[in-house]
Amino acid sequence: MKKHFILHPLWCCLIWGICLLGKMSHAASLPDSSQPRICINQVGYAVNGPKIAVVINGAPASTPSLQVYLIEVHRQDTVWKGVSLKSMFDGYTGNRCEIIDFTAYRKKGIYRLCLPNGTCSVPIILSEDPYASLAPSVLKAYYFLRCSETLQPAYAGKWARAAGHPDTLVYIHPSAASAHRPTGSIISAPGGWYDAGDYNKYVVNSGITMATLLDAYEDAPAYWDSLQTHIPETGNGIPDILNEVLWNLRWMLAMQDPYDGGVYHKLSSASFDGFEMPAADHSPRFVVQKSTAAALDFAAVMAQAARVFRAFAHRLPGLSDSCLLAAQRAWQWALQHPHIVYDQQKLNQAFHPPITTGAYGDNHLQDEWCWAATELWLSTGEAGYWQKMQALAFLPPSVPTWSDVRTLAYFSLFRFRSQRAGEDAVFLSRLQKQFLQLADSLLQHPFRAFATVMGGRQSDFVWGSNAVAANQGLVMIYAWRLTHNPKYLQAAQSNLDYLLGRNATGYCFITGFGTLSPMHPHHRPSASDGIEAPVPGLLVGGPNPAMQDHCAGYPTHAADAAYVDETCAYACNEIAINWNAPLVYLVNALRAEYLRP
Ligand code: 9MR
Repeated sequence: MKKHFILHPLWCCLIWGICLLGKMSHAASLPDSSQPRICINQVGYAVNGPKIAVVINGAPASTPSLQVYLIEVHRQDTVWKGVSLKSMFDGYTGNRCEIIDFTAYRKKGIYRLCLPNGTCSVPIILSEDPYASLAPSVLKAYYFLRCSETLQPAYAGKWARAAGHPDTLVYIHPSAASAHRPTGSIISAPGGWYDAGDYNKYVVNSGITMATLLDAYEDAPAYWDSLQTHIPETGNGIPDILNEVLWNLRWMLAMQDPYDGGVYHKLSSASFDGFEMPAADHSPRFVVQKSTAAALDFAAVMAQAARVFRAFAHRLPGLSDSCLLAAQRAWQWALQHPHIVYDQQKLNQAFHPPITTGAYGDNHLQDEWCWAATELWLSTGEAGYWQKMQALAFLPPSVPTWSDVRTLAYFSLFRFRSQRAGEDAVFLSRLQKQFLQLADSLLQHPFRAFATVMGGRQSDFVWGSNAVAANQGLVMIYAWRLTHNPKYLQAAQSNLDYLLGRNATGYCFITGFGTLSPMHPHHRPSASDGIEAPVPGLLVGGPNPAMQDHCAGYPTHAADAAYVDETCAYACNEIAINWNAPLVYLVNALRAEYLRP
């Protein structure tokens, strides 16, 4: 049986309260609103960065402001005191929230924020480099998700495990059959990362994940050149972020049919496997139906990879050319098959065995076309791609998700904007203006009781809401780079604070980090390895009032608090590659800013 956590006694009382409430399932059962709670970034604040904390129900409604004290933990000295900036009602839970800003205090150390009634926060770390351990760990998470790889104790520590799913004998599912590769024929597509808590591999979700990691590298190559994650490839002359990307890139290349350039939508067992270690699962694996979305996402990733790996041709001869060719062939296939949507229900009416794993089905492909055309244009300079992209770039910028990838195109365009002149420059500056309107609109939403960008709208709290927070953070980072207006950098930090504990649940949502973090993620290895602590560095899905898993134990239907740390709660407590990637970007981008001399 896994133990929950080890905590300061004050916090324990509070959490105990939440745990008790966790056993209730009715909408009215909110976290105990009579007790004040101080929500902080549990990993740490940069001494030269913004420092915001939120007190929930710290003062009666009649009190205009709340007095707070910052106390150094060892000497028990009060080093700073102040009053709350403002108070707001959390529009979801109805709780009153006081916003405390102690940015002015800039000495490193360990502190607690305390209220006059003696309620104190868990320890607050102020440091010059608060994310020194978190930053590599959220990237290392991908090593732990590797398919077909033995995780050696030297790299994986206590989470070492045998290889699972060699994927050297993968069946062509009837939905994917072609003349050269008929039903039941066998292909090899080893490697890649497991998508999430399950053991399947999906091209569409790999698409946004790979792009976000490649964006991180392209935006700050010098930073990544020196960041090591202690994986088997470390020290081979390629930065570890790209070593990790290569693990999935090689698998993706094998998902392209060499005879026609089409790309299989996924490599999957017929249904979700049981909760067992990867090596214990021997169910047959299939590549399933080619789709236009998979081909276009693949084309975009391969085009970007061709650009990035061109600089490593001495180590990886031919790889860049192979990626570009693969991208172009997938694009050609998509032109010939522009409307092949992945519809699992229809597929199962026509073919056997039925496939019931993740669908990643998407009916709207304009954004995928725009993204693939953009990356192909940036990597080849061919005018045809630019024209196609321009024709589609009327789509207003949005916060990226696996099903809406238009802004991945815009991120790349912004990265290389200085290389364009004339009419192209006019077009790009219009796009940039629209993008800043998106960033500003995210800052204006009313429900921001935690002073975070996240939570401004009820629709932020979807399946994978924590990735919404992380991707909003990316929007803010790009807005900061385009304008150098510090409000955007502060906004990016607000969402990192959200993910690290400044939220209505009180959880730091990354396994292995913070004072209170998920112990029971919906992640098969973490639940089956017999190790108490879950695999570290993984971002869980986050609050999701739709609760599609019907798992008992959600404390509330209130959107921002609808989270429970239970293995069954896959709609809020699973982990996924496309959720960790924007976290990798956000944590490391902020870290680089704070370390800048
Ligand atoms: O992240 C996906 C989310 O947007 C969808 O609403 C949900 C239901 O279709 O699926 C999520 O993706 C899951 C995928 O289908 C299978 N692997 C686990 C993924 C994360 O829960």
